[in-house]
Order: sequence, then structure tokens, then C-alpha cells
Amino acid sequence: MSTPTPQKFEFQAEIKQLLDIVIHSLYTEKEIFLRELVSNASDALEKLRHTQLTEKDIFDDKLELEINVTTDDKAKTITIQDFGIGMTREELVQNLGTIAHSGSKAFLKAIGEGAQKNSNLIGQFGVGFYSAFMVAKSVKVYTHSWRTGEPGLVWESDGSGSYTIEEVEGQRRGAKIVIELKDDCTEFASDWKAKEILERYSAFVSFPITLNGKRINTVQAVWLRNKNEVKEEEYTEFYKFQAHGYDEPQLRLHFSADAPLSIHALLFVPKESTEKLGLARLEPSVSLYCRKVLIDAKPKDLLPEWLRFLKGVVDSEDLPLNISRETMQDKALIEKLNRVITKRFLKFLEEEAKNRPEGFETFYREFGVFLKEGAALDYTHKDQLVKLLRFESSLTEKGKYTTLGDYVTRMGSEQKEIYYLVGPNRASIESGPYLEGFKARNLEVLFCYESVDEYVMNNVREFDSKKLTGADHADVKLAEVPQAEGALAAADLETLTKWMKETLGERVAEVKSSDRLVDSPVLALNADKFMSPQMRRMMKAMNKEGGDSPLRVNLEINPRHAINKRLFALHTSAPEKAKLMAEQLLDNALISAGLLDDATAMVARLNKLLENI
Ligand code: FE6
Repeated sequence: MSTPTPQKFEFQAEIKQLLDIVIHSLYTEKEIFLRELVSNASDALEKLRHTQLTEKDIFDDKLELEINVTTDDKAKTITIQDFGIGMTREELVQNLGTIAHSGSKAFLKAIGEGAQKNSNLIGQFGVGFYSAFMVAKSVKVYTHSWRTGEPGLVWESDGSGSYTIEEVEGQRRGAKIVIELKDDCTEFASDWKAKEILERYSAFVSFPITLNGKRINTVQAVWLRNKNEVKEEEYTEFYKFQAHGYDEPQLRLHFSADAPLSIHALLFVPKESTEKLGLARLEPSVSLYCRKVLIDAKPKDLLPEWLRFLKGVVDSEDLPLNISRETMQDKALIEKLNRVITKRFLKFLEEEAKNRPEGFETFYREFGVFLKEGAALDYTHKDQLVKLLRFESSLTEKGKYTTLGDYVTRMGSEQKEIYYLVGPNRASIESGPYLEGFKARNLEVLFCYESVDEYVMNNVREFDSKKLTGADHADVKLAEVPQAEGALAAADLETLTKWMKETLGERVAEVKSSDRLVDSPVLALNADKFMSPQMRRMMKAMNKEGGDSPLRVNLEINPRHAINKRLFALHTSAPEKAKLMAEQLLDNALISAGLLDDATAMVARLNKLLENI
């Protein structure tokens, strides 16, 4: 039975509406039409492979399962041909035209919910074919079903309101979609442009793709394979391809999950952090795929900010069932992916820390700041992250780490807080005046070497119900230790501190005798409870308000120190000299605290003092 050809049909009203939206609302991302058509081609090939397992009688059965893209810049066309299952006349009409097709309905609904500008939602409903009309003057679909006895067909439309279907001779199995490009879209008829798009979005499609006869996709979607079957070199090769890296990854996590979501993920930690080197802030670079087809190369909310150093791929089949990132449902889906992946990665780090502590510490030296950032800012994962933090301390050797957990096990029963000091390096903290009082009392102090540490410790606040406290904070109360003989008498001490306050004036908030000093003569503590020296320095570096507010410190003096005893003697016998000495002592304390901004006056004074030795 043959049908008179060509037959002309009207698009249903809903299809017209759909086409209109696709053509006019997605103009910012026209190039995705190629991704959609290649994805359809891949699905058609997949279905054919499936059909071949059960059916004996298949039309054109010797064809290679591949996708061929050709461009013709003279004719201004781009053609996508596959040797998949193809379509019968009924399927053509049905696939295209029936708005009862649930995908189209759901698509229109999503559009109604304000998802206009998102292109992903097209492919996700099996209506990706329509995206061809974003760039097409006219579209011709040549097809032959896998079923023998069906005719070859050509479908044609300019997308405006009607289409025709006609029988053709000599049609190969599958579908060949010929797009005659609009005048402002002719770039898609160039080889280089098509190459760029195919390499970007379709690099991992499992069937061979050729562009004008040349093979495009040679790298496998390693993340979908069983991890026992992937060789080390294959992972490395994939990493280099995906992360555009020349290094090798230092850590790798490859996992799959079915519940609560279908996830295949392959995540890498690079060798080095370029952000740490002082280069620009890293962009998210774990790409989101749906069944090997790129959805978003740099999805913003797929992972928490502090995981921006990760490279790799997350592939979820659940994505197409949902809609665009802008709708509520899809936001929720991305959030769900985020939760599952972050949790899994943290578990991975915990295992690494336990089973390969040296490897973990190598990682930590490079990427520890990101974990600190997370501990300070990501409330959801704080508890897990805090356990991963590592510090040197007054009880570790240089370069050796301890955890907060281990610190707590070493605390004496009367110690209620966890102490830390921030400084540029170990030597500077050890030689500073703050540590000695803690050392004399056998209190361990954590050493922090990064400027963010003060901020991190403040935000983390406590661990195991023990407050994290700066050892240089004015309100730290230390227990008495038996003191050596030879301190200034209480009355003399009182006189001296009073005289010093008068002499130093506005530069100090308070001068008092200290119980935390052992070897140093004086110590400067923050008068300002809310701004530590480190924070002040940071704000100054960032040119922030507060960075150059007049500085006032509390000065504590060591009543046993020879300098102070001499100062007491001099303050009546040689008040001029004593004044210089007091000022110099204050500056020395400020230097130790990293708070002396300008040393000019100090140097002049010191020279004057040296003259009189
Ligand atoms: C999408 C054309 C309607 C197959 N292969 C390929 N594309 C397919 C199908 N689609 N549907 C099935 C589509 C068209 C029209 C829908 Br008209 F390509 N490549 Cl089997």
C-alpha cells in the first residue's frame, strides 16, 4: 500500500508554541542544538544495538554503529547522520507531533514555571530535536527504520507551521538530519566551529563521531566503567584530558551510587593548588554530565565552595527526568547531588587520613586551607571537617601534625580550653613572649601559620565542647606556678606599673604585672577583644576599616625580669633615660606581637639608647 507523496501536515498548536519558545528564547546558547542531535543519534544507536540482540531481520545490518557529522560552508548546511534504529512514518509523526508525548507537555509546563533561558531542559524531554530550529531555515530528516519492509522517508519543515513527509529511494538505516542554516548562524557550517562544539559537549559519547571524515571522540567515559577494570594510566590520561592538566592527580575517588540518586563520579585532587600559589580563585571544575553528555562544565552549586579544588566528572541519569537548574525541583536535585558527593568525599578523606596518613598530610599541606575554609563557613560539614584539621603544636616536632582530637586526649583534667597561637612560622611563635607562660604550666598550644587561621579558629569556636582560645588573648587566666625568688615587691610593682601607664600615655590601655611571663620582660595583649593582632594585620592588608584604627594594647610586665627591676630603679634616678627604656620595651612587645607598623621612631630611639651604654 503506497501513500501519495508528498503529504502535508499542520503542526498542532502546542507544537507551534513549543517551537516558538525554542526559537526565540534560547538564542543565547544556540550551539547546543548539535549536542542534542548527537545525543539523539547516540540513543538511536544504543537502541539499535539492543534490538540486534533479539531481532534477526534488521535492515542494512552491516552498517557501522557511528555518527557522522558533515559541514558544507558553501551550501551553509550541517548534517548529522546516524545508523541507528531510524523511524517509520508513524514514529516520525508520533515522535514529532503528538503533544500527548509527555515530554513535550512537561517541557511546556517547565517553561511556564520560568525556565525559559535554560537549554538543558530541551534534551531532557526527548524534545531536543526541536532545538535544530534555533539555527535552521529548514530541516530535512531522512530516515529508514531498522524494520525491513518500511519505506525510506524524508520529513521537511521550516518550523513555521507545517511539515511534509515524502518517500525516498536508497535511504540507509537510521536518521540523517540536514540543517540549512539561517543567515546569522552560518558559522555552524564551518569545520572548526562544529569541532569545537562536538569536542566540548560530546567528547565522551560511546559511539564513534566523525566530523567531515575525521574522528572526534577518542577518550572513554572512564567514570561509567567498573573501577576494577580501569587501569591507572587510563585514569591519568582521563585526568589530563578533563582537567587540562599536565600534572598527575595526587588523590582519586571513583564511586557510583544508586540510592538516593543515580551517581557516577570520578573526582581528582591535583598535585598542586594554583590558588595557593597566588593565582586566581579556582572555578568549580567538576563537570556535570547526563549519560556521557555534558550538561554544564562548571556547575556552580554541584559542590560546596571549599571543594573548588576538585577536578572531574559527576554523571547522573536522574538529571533528564528533572528540569532546569532554575526551577525549584532542579535546585533541589543539584542540592541532593551536592550532599551525597560531599559526604562521600569527606568519608574518603577520613579513610585516607586513617589508612595513609602520610599521603593525607601531603594533601593537607597543599589543600588544608580549603578544609579550614569549609570548617569555618560550611556549617553542614563543620564537624567532619574539624576532625580533618591538622596543626603543629608546642608538643610536636617541627613539620609534624596533631589533630584536635589528639590534643584533647593530652589535656590535663583542669584544662578547660584549647589554646592556639598564630604566627608566621614555628620559630617566631616559639621565640615570642606568649608561649612561655603556657610552657611553664605544661599547657599545649597549637601553632597556626596562616593568616586565615585566626578567622577559622574564631568561627570554629569549639571542639569537643572545649573553647578554642588564642593564647595571646587578654582574658586567658593561667593557674599559679611556683615563682622564682627575686621579684619586685608588690608596692614597687604598683608604683612601676602606674608610672609606665603615665609615661606611655594613650599608647597603652593598661599596664599590669603578669603571671604568664617567664623569660621575657614584657608582653603586649590585645586591649581590643574583638580584634586580634592577626586580624588587624589582615584588615590592614585588605585596606579594610579597622586596620589602621589607633592601636591600644595591654602591657604586661614580668616582675622578676632584670630589665624591669632596673627600670624601677631608673624611673626616679634618671627619669629621661627610664622614659626611653619604657617606650622601647613597649615597641619590643609590639614587634613580638607583629603590631609595630613603622619602626622609624623606634630605630631613632634605640640609637639614642645605644649612645649611652
Ligand atoms: C528525534 C525527527 C522527530 C531516532 N533517531 C534520531 N532522532 C530521533 C529518533 N528522534 N526521534 C527518534 C526526532 C527527529 C523528528 C523526532 Br521529525 F530526529 N537521530 Cl530513531
